[in-house]
Amino acid sequence: MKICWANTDNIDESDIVIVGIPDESKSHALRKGTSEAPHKIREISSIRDTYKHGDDISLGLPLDGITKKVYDYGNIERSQIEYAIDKIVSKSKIPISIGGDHSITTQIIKSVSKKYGPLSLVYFDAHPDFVSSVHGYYGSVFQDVLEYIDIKTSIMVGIRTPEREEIDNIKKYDVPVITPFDIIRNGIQKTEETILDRIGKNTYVSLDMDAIDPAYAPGVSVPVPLGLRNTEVAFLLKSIVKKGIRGLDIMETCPNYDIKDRTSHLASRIISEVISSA
Ligand SMILES: [Mn+2]
Repeated sequence: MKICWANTDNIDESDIVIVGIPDESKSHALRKGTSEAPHKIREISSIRDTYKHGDDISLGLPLDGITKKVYDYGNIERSQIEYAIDKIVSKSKIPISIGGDHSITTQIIKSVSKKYGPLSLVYFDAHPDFVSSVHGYYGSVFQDVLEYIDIKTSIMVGIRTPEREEIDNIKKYDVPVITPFDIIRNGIQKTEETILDRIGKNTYVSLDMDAIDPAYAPGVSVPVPLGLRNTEVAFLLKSIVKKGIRGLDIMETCPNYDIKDRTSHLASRIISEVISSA
């Protein structure tokens, strides 16, 4: 099954390529099941983001419409990430990857940076994923990508539950952090400005769905209360994408723990809003 926003069968004429990576082998979470997300998000997108009129099916578009060509690459194994992302990026397409556990992002960023050099990383997450005492798992992504990003133009958004060593690493590398409380204090427009002023022209966006409050996104592997609002995240993503991105991913949706597929539906809607802003 393809994501409902796919509108071409030809990768060469596409602008955006959706890739599913159903792997959670580098997660340490107690709640398992993120490997089911690529399939579930596609399924829910086809059911909930379309409307039936008799025998006709129409798509519920974002308000600004979709003008870009979207190709659904299907699912790949973790071992195929480099091949697939290299191929997509070499054709100058924008990969939108659906995980899986967050460690997948490390491999994607490595590939994207091969073409564009050090990337400005906008990292939406409840957790900094900046553990440096353990490597190569979903909690060390930010540490593991340091050699592929430009730390001076990177930023974290939604952070609210760091470990001690992560606070130390954030200070050590001087990474700006926008917490949910910062957005309440400064407003969404100031937040948007802060992010857009920070990033460069080769921007990569990683969205851990747990950045969003569990009220909107209960189906994640490590939920944390007091998170970002769904509209705040969609608004900020659209602004960043309008400025220009080289790739984006949506990780850590965990359908097993979802409530009525709310999180998968939100992920599908977010994908549509991102596509409409590209
Ligand atoms: Mn994460």
